[in-house]
Amino acid sequence: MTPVTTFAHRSVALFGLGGSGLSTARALIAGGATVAAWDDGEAGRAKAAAQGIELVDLSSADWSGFDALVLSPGVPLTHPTPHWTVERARAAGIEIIGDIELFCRERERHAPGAIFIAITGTNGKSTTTALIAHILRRAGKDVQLGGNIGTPILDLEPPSEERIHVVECSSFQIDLAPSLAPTIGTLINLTPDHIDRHGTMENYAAVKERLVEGADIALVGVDDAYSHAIGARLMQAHCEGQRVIPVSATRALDWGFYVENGKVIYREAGHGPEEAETLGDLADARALRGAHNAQNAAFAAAAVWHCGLCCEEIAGGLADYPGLPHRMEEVGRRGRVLFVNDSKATNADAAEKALLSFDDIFWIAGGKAKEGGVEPLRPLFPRIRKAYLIGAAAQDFERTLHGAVELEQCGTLDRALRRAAEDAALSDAREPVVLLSPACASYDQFANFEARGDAFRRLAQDMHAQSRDSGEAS
Ligand code: UMA
Repeated sequence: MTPVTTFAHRSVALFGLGGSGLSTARALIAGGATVAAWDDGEAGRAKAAAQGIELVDLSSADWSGFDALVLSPGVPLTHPTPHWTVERARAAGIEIIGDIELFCRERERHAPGAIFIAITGTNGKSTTTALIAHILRRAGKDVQLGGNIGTPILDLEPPSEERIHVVECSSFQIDLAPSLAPTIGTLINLTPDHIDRHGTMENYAAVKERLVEGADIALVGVDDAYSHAIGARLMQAHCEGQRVIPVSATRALDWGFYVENGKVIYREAGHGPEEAETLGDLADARALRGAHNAQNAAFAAAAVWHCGLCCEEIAGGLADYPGLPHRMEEVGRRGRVLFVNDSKATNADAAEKALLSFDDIFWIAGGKAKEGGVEPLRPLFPRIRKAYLIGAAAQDFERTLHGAVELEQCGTLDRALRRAAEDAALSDAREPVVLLSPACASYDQFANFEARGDAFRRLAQDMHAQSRDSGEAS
């Protein structure tokens, strides 16, 4: 835990008692603050009470005694309308901040030179964050990994000169961190997302820009128009002490980090192409398939390069990165057949990335459908050998796939997996892939996408064990 000492002997209103709110309350109390905690929901309040955190109904409290409102990232700050606590804090004239801001102040106070890598972007944040942490750890660094990826930042060990914090930041968290100034800031890409929370794409992009604006080393993607414009603006601004470095996954750059022919390359400004360094070969990186992962790899390589790692350490880390659970996770093999769990793909956009990453796909799809279904995936239908449909969306998906993709109604995941494995084993493909990438939420049949992915992994591994016991080649 990182105790928050910057609010010692002061009084804080804390709202939102999910994972990050409870962690923040504990860290504030450990640092000597008085915390008045509240949540709109009974469940959050019950959890706080069980941990001995003092509950104060902030709707009827006297706000004149509070020094700050510490807000959870999921609570609306500006859109669609500011939450009622935000209105109360503004009326009381106190600052509104989040857990990342509290961490930044602790770092500034106790270890300003500690390396802090902050990662944002619309897509690929979690993979890039986990990949950076993986490469640094295998190179022997003391690494703390958290933020939006899952572990609340204040649950991490405190910043110190020998320790590197690798932190995923969502736009909600950046919005609550006015003094965010990482050592290395990375903005991977920007496409419309969370517009309900930021009002417009421009507002959303402006929030994300703040993470790289405050960074000593700003790694900025150039493959989409919004990030490209941000990088150009920062370069033009020439802020003292800041280096802005472009990163591309789609083209060779005159300088910066990029991917060319599957290799991650660094070319320093002013150097010729013959002096460019190869930092890794993605052909060796099984958990980093697909163009989107090439972008993640280029950013991760750029970040760890600036932590002083050498080419061998970077190449090795890219190659043996194990991937994140439920994201194109290779969960087993049976003979030539590869089993891939991409349960996190709860919409067509996410499923597209997996479908683009493999040929000869035996595709398990369905669940609780999102608007638009799988129609946006039509250009990728030729990659699908056969579809195995499950859950509430199965009939809808059949209508879309009809005439374009061979399909089978399977109802449940276990039947779909069995049928897909049988067909894949009989196919003439070099490496047939049984892919769970449902393009749907899981709630019709599972508690969440993790439970769905866990079930797939277990079933695939059981199948693998059975085939081993019966002496099949594997
Ligand atoms: N709450 C209210 N009133 C409201 C809204 C929320 O009382 O109007 C309360 C809820 O009752 C609940 C609590 O606030 O008790 C939930 O807070 P939260 O939504 O901020 O969630 P946490 O559990 O604190 O998790 C947060 C991040 N969640 C969001 O930003 C929505 C987690 O990111 C993050 O992993 C965690 O902090 C640790 O840093 C999740 C996420 O969905 C993965 N992120 C979004 C994304 O990736 O797209 C941004």
